[in-house]
Amino acid sequence: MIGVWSPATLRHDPSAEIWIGLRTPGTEVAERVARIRDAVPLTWTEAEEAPWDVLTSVHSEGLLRHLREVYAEWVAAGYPQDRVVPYVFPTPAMLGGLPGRPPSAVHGRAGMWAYDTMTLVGPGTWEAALMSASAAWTAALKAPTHGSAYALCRPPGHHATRDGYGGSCYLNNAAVAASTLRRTGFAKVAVIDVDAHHGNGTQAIFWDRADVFYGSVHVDPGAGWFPHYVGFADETGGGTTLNVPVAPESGDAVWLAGVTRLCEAAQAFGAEALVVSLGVDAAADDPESPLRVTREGYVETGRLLGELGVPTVAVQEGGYHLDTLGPLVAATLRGIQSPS
Ligand code: SP5
Ligand code: ZN
Repeated sequence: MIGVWSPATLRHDPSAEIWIGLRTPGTEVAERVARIRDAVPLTWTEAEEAPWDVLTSVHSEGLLRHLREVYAEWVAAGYPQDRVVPYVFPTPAMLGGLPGRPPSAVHGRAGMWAYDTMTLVGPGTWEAALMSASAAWTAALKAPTHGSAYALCRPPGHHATRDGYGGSCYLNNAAVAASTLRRTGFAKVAVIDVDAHHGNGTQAIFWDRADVFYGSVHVDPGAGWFPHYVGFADETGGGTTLNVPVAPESGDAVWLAGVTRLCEAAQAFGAEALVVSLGVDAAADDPESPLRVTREGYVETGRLLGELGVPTVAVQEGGYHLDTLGPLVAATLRGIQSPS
């Protein structure tokens, strides 16, 4: 297994997020990269910048241009806030069927593409998100010859939809990896998402695609957890989506039964290549989820994924407890690499 990263991903470092109206400390911080690199014993290679057409295979031009340009426009407009903060969102409830014209004010425009207030655009956000997606692209190109590859992506990606950013995510790195595997000759690709939260962005991007399976085990959004609106068991897309929501406080037994279901479904689907959305925020110590997965649970999670025996790209998603994050990623990758 090889590791892919980019130093440019350190350029996005949110000191704060606006969470239910409060300015709270940033959770998805640049230090996560150092913590993972220190703990994961792989040979590291730097990502090459992904071409524009790779990004547009997953995202709209409008979202990409917004993320690339909005921070400079925000600075030029002279707002006192140091990051782009949305405050009005053109939901269907607001528009009632009207088209929702692009606002001329930068502070109006942010809500066209952002769907929450936690995910702010600041200096270096675009460069970091671009190279995070590029790490996923590079890893997907290299995985077939190396058996598997790990992309140390951050900011993470699985909450980013075709047209929208949120949940600390800007560009959908796992979707970029899956799209790249499809475009390089794998007819059927499975994405298995073991982040503690539902990957609503990845699900939406591949919702009606018969050639890409999306399966996720995550804390039940119906029990009050992000992303709140999506990730329920009855969401099956065109038949290639499988959600396994689990109750808060669930530990290894319930978690691993979920992972096993996802792996069986990916096998039945006929996956020729695998993308793992590898968050480790279901861990007992993690401050961002109420799940209780142990280190042994992550080794077994990796082993079950590795048993699928197909070229695999593991893409970093969440994981916020800095002292255990790196070792848990290393434990999962060890399972993926040596399933028997
Ligand atoms: C990729 C990923 O794991 N995204 C997670 C997004 C979920 N975060 C939403 C909850 C934010 C609450 N943060 C509370 C911090 C209080 N200081
Ligand atoms: Zn998460």
